[in-house]
Amino acid sequence: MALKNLLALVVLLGVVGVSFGGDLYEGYYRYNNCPQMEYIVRDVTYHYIYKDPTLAAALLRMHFHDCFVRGCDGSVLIKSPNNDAERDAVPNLSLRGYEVVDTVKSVLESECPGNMISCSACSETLKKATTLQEIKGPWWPVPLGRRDGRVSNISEANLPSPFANVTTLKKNFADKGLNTKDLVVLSGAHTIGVSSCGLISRRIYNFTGKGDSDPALNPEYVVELKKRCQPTDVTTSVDMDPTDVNAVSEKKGLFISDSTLLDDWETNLYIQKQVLLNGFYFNKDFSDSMVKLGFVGVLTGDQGEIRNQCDRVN
Ligand code: HEM
Ligand SMILES: *[C@@H]1O[C@H](CO)[C@@H](O)[C@H](O)[C@H]1NC(C)=O
Ligand SMILES: *[C@@H]1O[C@H](CO)[C@@H](O)[C@H](O)[C@H]1NC(C)=O
Ligand SMILES: *[C@@H]1O[C@H](CO)[C@@H](O)[C@H](O)[C@H]1NC(C)=O
Ligand SMILES: CC(=O)N[C@H]1CO[C@H](CO)[C@@H](O)[C@@H]1O
Repeated sequence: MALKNLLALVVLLGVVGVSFGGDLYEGYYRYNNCPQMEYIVRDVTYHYIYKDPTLAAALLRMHFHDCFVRGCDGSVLIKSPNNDAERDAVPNLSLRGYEVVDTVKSVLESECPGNMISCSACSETLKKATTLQEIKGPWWPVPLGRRDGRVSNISEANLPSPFANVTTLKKNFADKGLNTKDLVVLSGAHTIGVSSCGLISRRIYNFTGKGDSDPALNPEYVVELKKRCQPTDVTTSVDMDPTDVNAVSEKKGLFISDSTLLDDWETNLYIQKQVLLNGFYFNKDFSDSMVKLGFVGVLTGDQGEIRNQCDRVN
């Protein structure tokens, strides 16, 4: 397609909005009284990430956690006075960035008053802003119109474990309507951000209880990790990934859940393909899977509510 036509198409799609089935569509707030919504979200998010670039990884992870529990309904954002909400669950202990969503929402409330914009919409839009800024991925559409959930329960925060094998991970993802490719592509988010030493300590120091390390890890990488994580250290943070999208194929996946992607023919094939093509399709695939992730269990129409404040139900 000629560039001119492509541009025309983009403009056209931008104007009419693209329907993705259901009640979500691109440009939702352009027709629902807050045309500047996406701009505001981007602006506030950029401002935060500019000051603290590590928030980008934190926000992506938060979005993933939100979507995996009760769907992308902002339930992870809800606080409970009794500390029994999703965000109080163990995997949530290291989630950060709640203040970004809270600020985005309050700015939107002052610019477009009357509770028009849901917290889940803020979170979805913010995810794109974050990824563009951090991963410099390609443009992708953000269909909006999600509503917010009213339930957040610690007992439901069953997220995939960093110690899980690929069979279990595939099942975890399939349960959310995500396929094997989504699993391997989205795990690529682990090229940014940090993890605490406590989660990898056994892997590098005492894998089978004999003072050994996981043979699925590159021995040179083990040496490097040992420098950064002392045996009893559970708090220091290490970079998720020392290199790039090739990390897993070089046996430098930080978690067992990353390394195990080499154990399955389908995930392995995808990884080998990316290595051969030097990650050529990765950004595009990542965007596609991110959009798909944003559709998991969404609430639309009369379901749920539009929250006043992201950290509490109305
Ligand atoms: C496949 C299953 C997954 C498992 C088992 C998993 C597990 C983890 C764990 C254990 C951490 C470190 C937490 C800590 O230090 O306490 C982490 C961090 C992170 N995860 Fe995942 N994750 C998975 C999928 C994803 C997906 C789908 C995304 C996003 C699309 C994602 C994005 C991130 C990011 C960006 C960080 C770094 C957070 C930061 O720097 O604060 N993860 N993940
Ligand atoms: C959370 O779920 C548990 C188990 O289903 C239930 O017993 C509890 O009442 C729920 N808590 C809240 C606050 O809804
Ligand atoms: C993967 O983990 C599950 C759950 O721990 C276990 O039941 C299963 O046997 C494991 N599969 C393989 C191939 O190791
Ligand atoms: C390694 O693991 C074994 C078995 O779990 C345990 O007995 C031993 O104390 C551990 N060694 C270290 C240095 O933590
Ligand atoms: C960031 C956050 O909300 N962390 C919570 C995780 O759970 C603990 C224990 O319940 C809370 O104290 C934290 O505030």
